Amino acid sequence: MTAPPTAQPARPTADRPSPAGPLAHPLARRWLLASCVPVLLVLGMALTVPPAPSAATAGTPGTADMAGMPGMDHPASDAPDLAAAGLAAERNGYRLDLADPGPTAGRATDLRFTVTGPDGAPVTDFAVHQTKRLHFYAIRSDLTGFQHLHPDLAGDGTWTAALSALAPGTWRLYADFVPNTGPHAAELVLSRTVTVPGEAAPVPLPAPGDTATVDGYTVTLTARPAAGAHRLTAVLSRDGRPVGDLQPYLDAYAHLSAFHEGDLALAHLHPTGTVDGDRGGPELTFQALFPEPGNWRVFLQFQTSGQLHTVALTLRVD
Ligand SMILES: [Cu+2]
Repeated sequence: MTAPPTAQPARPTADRPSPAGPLAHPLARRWLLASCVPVLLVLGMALTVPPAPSAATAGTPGTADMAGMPGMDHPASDAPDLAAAGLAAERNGYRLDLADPGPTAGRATDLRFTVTGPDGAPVTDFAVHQTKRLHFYAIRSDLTGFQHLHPDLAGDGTWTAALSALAPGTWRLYADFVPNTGPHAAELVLSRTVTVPGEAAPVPLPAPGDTATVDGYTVTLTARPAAGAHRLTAVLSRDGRPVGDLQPYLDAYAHLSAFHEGDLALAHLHPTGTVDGDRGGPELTFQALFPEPGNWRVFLQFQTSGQLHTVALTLRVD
């Protein structure tokens, strides 16, 4: 794994904007398009599909068959599209800017940021997706410290995220949103790194495993995914019995996000099916798009009796 830095500068620093171009490699472009479209249809929303010459662009209903989810195999020589994996601060004319120099170690922080649009002005109009106008994630370089927040938007386009205290080290902060520019607007994930001053104590990544437990709930993943688009299934039990009282959370019975060991690429994993009352489970399925092989730290969030539970496990993607 990548060793997080052990020596930190005296002041927090934010990285510089990195221009994100379209996919350079035609194969990579075709792979991304083919692997995204089924996911889009399941969700009825657009993923980060780059401008493409075909009519089967993001968010166009009826252009593919959701039952025909391909098991995507792609040559290992295909370089992952890091901008599509949420590792660029700028994409399709949209840019994430942090208003603050960065969080301070050991203290909760109201982190302010903006998303500027192609006209250079802060975006104030965001589409609601998964019940929110923006989903915000924070993770340290060793894949610890996961936070999933829903910041508040001010009228001038400034977002405020109520971050819990961050341990020293290098963190990546992600904004996941859909600009409200019409039915074909694409979901974008932009991110930046910040360094929280202090002595970082990296935590080794737990070994890959199928099962993890939180708050008495046991979650078992039943997939052996390879890079690309796949169906992923999680089964929940408690005291050896199947769980059937999951409550809706963000328009689903569970929310799954995953981060790649090393480069911190984000795999957004979208639930399939619809919610109907407080009776979700025990089996939950997701459309998963892993842009690259390796170890992924998977965070599954679900709600019972008004309480949110977050469980993490390490998933090996071939
Ligand atoms: Cu969210």
